[in-house]
Amino acid sequence: MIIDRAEVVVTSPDRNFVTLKLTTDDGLTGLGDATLNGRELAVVAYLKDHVVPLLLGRDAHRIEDTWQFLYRSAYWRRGPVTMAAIAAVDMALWDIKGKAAGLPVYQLLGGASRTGLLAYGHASGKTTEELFDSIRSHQEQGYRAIRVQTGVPGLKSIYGIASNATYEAMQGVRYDHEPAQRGALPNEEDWDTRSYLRHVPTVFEAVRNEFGPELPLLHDAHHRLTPIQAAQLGKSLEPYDLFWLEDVTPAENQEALRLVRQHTTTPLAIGEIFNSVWDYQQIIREQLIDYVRSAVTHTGGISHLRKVLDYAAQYQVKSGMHGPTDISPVGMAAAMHLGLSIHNFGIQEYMRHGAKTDEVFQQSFTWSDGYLHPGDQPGLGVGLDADEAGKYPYVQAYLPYNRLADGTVHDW
Ligand code: CS2
Ligand code: MG
Repeated sequence: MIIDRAEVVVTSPDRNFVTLKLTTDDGLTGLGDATLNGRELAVVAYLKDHVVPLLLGRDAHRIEDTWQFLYRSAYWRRGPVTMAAIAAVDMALWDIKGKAAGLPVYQLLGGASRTGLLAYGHASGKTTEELFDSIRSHQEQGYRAIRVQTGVPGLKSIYGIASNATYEAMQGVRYDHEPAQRGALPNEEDWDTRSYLRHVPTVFEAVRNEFGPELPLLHDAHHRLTPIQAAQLGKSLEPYDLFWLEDVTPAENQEALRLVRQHTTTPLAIGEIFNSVWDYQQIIREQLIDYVRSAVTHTGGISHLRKVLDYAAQYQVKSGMHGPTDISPVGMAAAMHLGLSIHNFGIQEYMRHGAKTDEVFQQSFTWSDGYLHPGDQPGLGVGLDADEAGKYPYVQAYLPYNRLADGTVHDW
């Protein structure tokens, strides 16, 4: 079964998506997600100019060999662009192998280890009232676990707040639906750590008083705190028993988490901007995190993320795969197949894609009573309507960035 066609499909229904479509000489097709938010075209070029020529004529069944070939023959390893490109090839080949076998991919990965995947949704509000309404609406949508993001008094805009439509262009579009804003340049946002650290614990106190002790609550600090500030936040949130506190400090320096661990027992989730098992080696070996946040799309595909999660399992660290709207329906399907098969599944992030996106990508997953399931169609269970995709050409979009009051650039 030879790969005889490889297409890189770029479409922008509700947001930009990059999809690799492989076709074999006996007509089987496979899809892979290569979407890297705000840098999509870099992966398109990497695929079109460097990877596609290497795929044509290869045996589509040899997934691991193709992975190693693309990773080692590039000489230049790792990094978000390379690992998103390799991920797309890997996903497409697992899709093809599932179709060739007539089995859903999770069956090829060892079968189901559970009946469904607990998922969390994004509740948010500039005010506590708005936040309470958002939590209730997510519970009505069936979510059994809720991520809580809140506005901070004094800050104009902050990551993850749905109703933060400060930009004319965003009027009517849910802000957290798509953090990357369409436009020629990235938007500048403001940040102040001390007001955030003062405010967030009061919000979780209010949420616990309103919704009780059981509801699993998550929060994303989105890489903005120094290690000691992260320790302070983790400690101040302990009374509210969070499911996890995410990206509490930038983790390029993995040792930074030691200081956080020294001061708090709040569970920690890290890794959505990591791309390989080597980014996790120390923080998993030293038990410095509790959840691996990587997405299949950004971590070398199903083959490599499975290795990360197998390594994590030795340390009782669980999965918490990244699943915002900039992970395409193909990337989400791959995450669900992997999540259903591994033993150390923790939770899956699930933000619903927009209506146009659902037209472009035909999906077979199910969402019921707070649990996702990838479905039982052969392969990944996602189709791509080329005509629909063709209606939405790429639109330049950038993630925002932060500046402090004194003008210093800060993590967004
Ligand atoms: C976030 C993402 O979902 C999350 O946990 O950190 O929304 C992130 O900001 C985007 O994926 C960036 O593209
Ligand atoms: Mg995050």
